[in-house]
Amino acid sequence: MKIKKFVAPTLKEATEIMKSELGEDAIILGTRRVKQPGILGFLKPEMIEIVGAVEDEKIFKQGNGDEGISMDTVDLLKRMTRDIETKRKNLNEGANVGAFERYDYSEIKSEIEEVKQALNKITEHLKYKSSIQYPSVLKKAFVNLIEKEVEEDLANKIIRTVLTNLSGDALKNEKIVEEEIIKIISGLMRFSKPVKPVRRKTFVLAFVGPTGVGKTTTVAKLAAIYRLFESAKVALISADTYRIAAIEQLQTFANIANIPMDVAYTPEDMARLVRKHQDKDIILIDTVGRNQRQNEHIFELAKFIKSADPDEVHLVLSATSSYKNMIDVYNKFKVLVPNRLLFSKVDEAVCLGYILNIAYRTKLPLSYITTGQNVPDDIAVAEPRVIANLIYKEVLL
Ligand SMILES: Nc1nc2c(ncn2[C@@H]2O[C@H](COP(=O)(O)OP(=O)(O)O)[C@@H](O)[C@H]2O)c(=O)[nH]1
Ligand SMILES: [Mg+2]
Repeated sequence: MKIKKFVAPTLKEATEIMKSELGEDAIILGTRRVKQPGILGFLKPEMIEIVGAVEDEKIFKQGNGDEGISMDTVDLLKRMTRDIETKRKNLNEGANVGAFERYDYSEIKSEIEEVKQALNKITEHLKYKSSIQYPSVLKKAFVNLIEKEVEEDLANKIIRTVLTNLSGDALKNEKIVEEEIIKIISGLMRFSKPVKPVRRKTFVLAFVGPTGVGKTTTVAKLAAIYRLFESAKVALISADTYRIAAIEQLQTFANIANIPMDVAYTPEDMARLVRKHQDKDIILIDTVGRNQRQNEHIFELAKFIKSADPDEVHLVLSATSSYKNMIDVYNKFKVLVPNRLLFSKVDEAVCLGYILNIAYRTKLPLSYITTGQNVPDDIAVAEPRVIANLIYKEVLL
């Protein structure tokens, strides 16, 4: 990337000079006001200094995959710069200067801040490229991890572990490297084993998470599996914190599967119902809430969960949601002290690196993944190799 300063009386002129020197593709990385040079400079009107940049043909135009991330970032930079440019034009043409100008300047400033951040990202990648010099197979693997949305720190950690574990020709062998990465990825997460029904003890499993992620469907799948394949005695309890009676779905399933189902409308109900089903092997607790009042709902739900005193609390996260949303959901629901993570809708997800990020960050063991709407087929125990293959190769073993 070629970077150069340009000084002119106005932003428009500075931009024109920049474009005439660096070409139409040049972008503005930053602007500031500067005094004119010389002893009497302070008497003269201030000038505008801009820092312009243009991509380096060699680095960014190869398109061999290695530069995928930087290309994206460069596109982003270009787009943002175009935005700023448009805003500036509007500003110049606008009759009503004054307040509008002040407002727009701060917006431009914040956009420049974003551009700076994007530039830092590029610098990071370039630094990584020149200093660490991963062998090419590892470089490709690194990019693959990033494309799967694995956090950059984590991706670097994985590649460095490969470098420690393998040597010589093994590092040049894509197959061996891939196997190693899958092993490392699975080692970065924890996994829980499904409960095995034993007489003498009743296991209580609760499922919590936002509305629509698939809690009820998951509960139905597990109930059917325990009932059909393990001949376990199962009971279902729906914790309806808002008395909204959104329980028909589970009730219908319970009727068809001939599994007893109760609704707890209060924490006291919950304690009583769990006691009532002490003759069962497994009690599955579904939870119902309303999205728009999530915080209040969780506070209320905490009382229900406490009353149930469950062995397992599975936080259900939809694999289709954004990473930011997942973190947000985790933060909101952690007051319920979940001790399992369950990823639903894996079949619809476009990118599964988030699973690794969240599992690594929270240190919570993964219990199940769900892969469709069919009860009881579309669920699988989260096994290390299965999940690691899913994340890295997007294949379900
Ligand atoms: N594609 C897909 N859809 C699912 C999965 N699990 C649940 N669903 C669907 O997601 C919707 C909401 O599920 P539901 O169990 O009612 O979510 P809840 O509000 O958390 O109880 C329903 O249409 C389900 O059929 C899954 O693993 N994959
Ligand atoms: Mg539900």
